[in-house]
Amino acid sequence: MSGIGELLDGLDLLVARAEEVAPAETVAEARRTAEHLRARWSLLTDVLVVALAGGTGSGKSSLFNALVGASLASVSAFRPHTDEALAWAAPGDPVVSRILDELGVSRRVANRVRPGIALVDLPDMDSVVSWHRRIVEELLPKVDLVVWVTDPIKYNDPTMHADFLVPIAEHEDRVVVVLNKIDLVPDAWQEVADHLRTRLIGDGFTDPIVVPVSAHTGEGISHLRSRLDDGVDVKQLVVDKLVLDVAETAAEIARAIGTWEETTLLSPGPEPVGRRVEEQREIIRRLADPVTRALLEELESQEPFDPAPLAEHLVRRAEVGASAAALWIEAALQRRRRKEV
Ligand SMILES: Nc1nc2c(ncn2[C@@H]2O[C@H](COP(=O)(O)OP(=O)(O)OP(=O)(O)O)[C@@H](O)[C@H]2O)c(=O)[nH]1
Ligand SMILES: [Mg+2]
Repeated sequence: MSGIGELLDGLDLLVARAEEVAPAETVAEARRTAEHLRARWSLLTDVLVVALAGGTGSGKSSLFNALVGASLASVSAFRPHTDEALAWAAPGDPVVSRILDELGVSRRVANRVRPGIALVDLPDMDSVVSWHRRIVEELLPKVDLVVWVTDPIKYNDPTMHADFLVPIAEHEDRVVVVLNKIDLVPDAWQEVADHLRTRLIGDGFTDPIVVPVSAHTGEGISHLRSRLDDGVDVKQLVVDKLVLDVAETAAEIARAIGTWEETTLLSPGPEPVGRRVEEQREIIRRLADPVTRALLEELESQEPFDPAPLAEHLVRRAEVGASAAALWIEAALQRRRRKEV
C-alpha cells in the first residue's frame, strides 16, 4: 500500500522541519518513532496472505478457482496434478512479493478484485516428510492463514491427522479447515463436518473452524470468503495502528509547538460526532478570525448543523495561512539579505 510509505516520508519531513522549532527531546522521540515505524512497515502489509494446503486431489486448485471466480489454476482428475505454486495477488506490494518469493511461487496472476487478499495454490509435495517440514517451518511463519482442504472421503485418514493436523493444531487461530466436495454426500455432509470437528479436537484443536463447501456447486464459498474477510479486517487493524502512530507522533509535535488545537479542528476523530463538533465549535469561538466566526454563526443558525462547509473553509484558511507565513518568511529573509549587502 503506497499511502503508508508517503505518510512515513511526510513524518520524516515533519521531524526534520520540527528540528528548529520543537523542543529537542520531542524531536528526538519523534525521530526514534519514525525510524521504528519505518522498520515495522518494511515487514508489514495489510494484505492477508492465504495458502491452500492439503492432500493431493482434495480440490485445492478447484477451490482456488472458486474463490477467485475464474479458472486460473489447472484442475485434474489425475494425481498429483499441480506441480507449480500459483498466486493470485495484487501486484506492487513489496512485502507480499517477498513472501511469495520466499515460498517459491513463480506464477502470479494479478488480483484486481480483492486486493486485500493474496491467495496461493500450493503444489503437491514430493513426500510426507517435506510436506510436514514445509507447513510448520516454512508456510506457517510466512502466511497469515492456512486453508487446509480435505474431502468427505479422506477427512478421516489417520496419516493426514497425525502428520499434518496435529503439528498445526497449536497454530489453530491461523488455520481454517475446509471440507470440500460436499456435493458428493448431499445427505451426510453435516454429519461428516461434525465428525471432522471431533477429530480435530482429538488432534489438539480447541475450537476448530470447519467450513463445508463444494468448489463445484459453489455451496459454502461465500461463507469461506467471509471467513477470509474477517482475517483481512484483523490485518487492517494492525496497519491502522501504524497509521495511528504516525498521527500521534505528528500530534506530539503540534502539541509541543502549540498548534495542536487548530490541528484538531481539521482532523476527523474516532469520537462521537456530536461531542466532537461541540468541542470544535468551542475551539473556533476561542481561536477564530471574524470571517470564520461569522460562518460558524451562520451554520449554527441552520438545523441540522452541517460542519462540512466549516471544515472546507478551515482547510482553505490553513492553506492560506501557510502560504501567507511562507511569503512573510520569504519577504523577511529578503529584507535581511538586502541589509547584509
Ligand atoms: N464432486 C466434486 N469434485 C471436486 C470438487 N472439487 C474438486 N473436485 C474434483 O477433484 C479432483 C481434484 O481437484 P483439484 O482441484 O485438481 O485438486 P488439488 O487438491 O488441486 O490436487 P493436486 O494439485 O494434485 O494437489 C478433480 O477431478 C476435481 O474436478 C467438488 O467440490 N466436488
Ligand atoms: Mg492442484
